[in-house]
Amino acid sequence: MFDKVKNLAEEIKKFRAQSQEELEQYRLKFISKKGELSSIMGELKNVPNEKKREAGQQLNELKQLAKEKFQELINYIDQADSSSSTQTAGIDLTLPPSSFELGSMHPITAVRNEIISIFEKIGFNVSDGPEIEDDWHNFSALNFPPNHPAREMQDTFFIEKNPDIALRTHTSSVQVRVMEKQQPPIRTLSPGRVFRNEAISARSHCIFHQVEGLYVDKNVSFLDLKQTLYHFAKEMFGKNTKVRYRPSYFPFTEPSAEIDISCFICNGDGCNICKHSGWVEIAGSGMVDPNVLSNCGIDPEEYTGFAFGMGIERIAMLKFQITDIRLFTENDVRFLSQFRRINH
Ligand code: 2NL
Repeated sequence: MFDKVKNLAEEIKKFRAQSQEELEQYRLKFISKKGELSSIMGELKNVPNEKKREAGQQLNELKQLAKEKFQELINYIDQADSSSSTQTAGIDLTLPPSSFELGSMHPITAVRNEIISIFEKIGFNVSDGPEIEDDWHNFSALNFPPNHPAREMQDTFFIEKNPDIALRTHTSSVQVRVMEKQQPPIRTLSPGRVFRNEAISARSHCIFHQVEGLYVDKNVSFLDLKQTLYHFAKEMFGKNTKVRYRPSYFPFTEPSAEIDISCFICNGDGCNICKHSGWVEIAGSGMVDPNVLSNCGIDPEEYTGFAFGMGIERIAMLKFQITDIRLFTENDVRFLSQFRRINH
């Protein structure tokens, strides 16, 4: 009997309850009518008379212990319940959700898309090709003489140990592939990443983007080139834009012309953007050299064509008055988030 009381007391002290169910288990096991306590009380009558007094005292203490423990468990569970309810009580579920920040279009992407959409409306499609090219598609087919400086290591990134393979230095290589596959009429635009082995500075980068255009058909003339790029300049920079064509040289076009537009910052009066000349250069262009057409399987007696190329970074820098080309690849959110409202 005395051992039993001692064991029960131990068991009661050790009992832990984390939930209402466990609290109920405690009640059933120890203090309910069929519980351990009332069963041990029933054993008091079997205790010899001289020990009855001591046994009764111990049983009373056990009963007190069980009651106190029960209250302790109730308090503990109540407190756990109320602390979790104050957590939800702090939240107002009727509040509107906080808005999440919208991402922004990269300025290069926005400008590229704008250029594409202007030319798509006048019948140009978009062509794509590899960034790693062979000498033929990047240089030879485009009429580069064997010792042309652009072919040199300091201008072109060659794949190690293979002088025939390089990173494309312009997207004309894509247009060579189009001409090899398709007979005229061809009106295609090839936007893409190009690579030049140049030191990185505020003005130039070794990786940048170009859009090149090519139009080959019967009777394509220099007038078509002028009208097409005049239309582009007005769409891209505003209808008051003036355009001028300056004689130039490229191995793949003859004649060749640099395309300038009147400065849209100062309207031709002279400012920092146009270096006080009133004009800014936006593209290079020319009539496709007959050698290039025949290299690509197109008869130069039957067809003529014009082509042009422009740097997307250059156009974006003019348009948004960005003075450092490195900003385009640094992905600084303070820079990128300024274009949140462009082309969305
Ligand atoms: C520039 C100059 C130019 C072309 C690109 C071209 C392509 C073929 C044939 C002939 Cl397949 N020409 N492209 C023509 C003239 C100039 O780009 O300053 N680019 C940034």
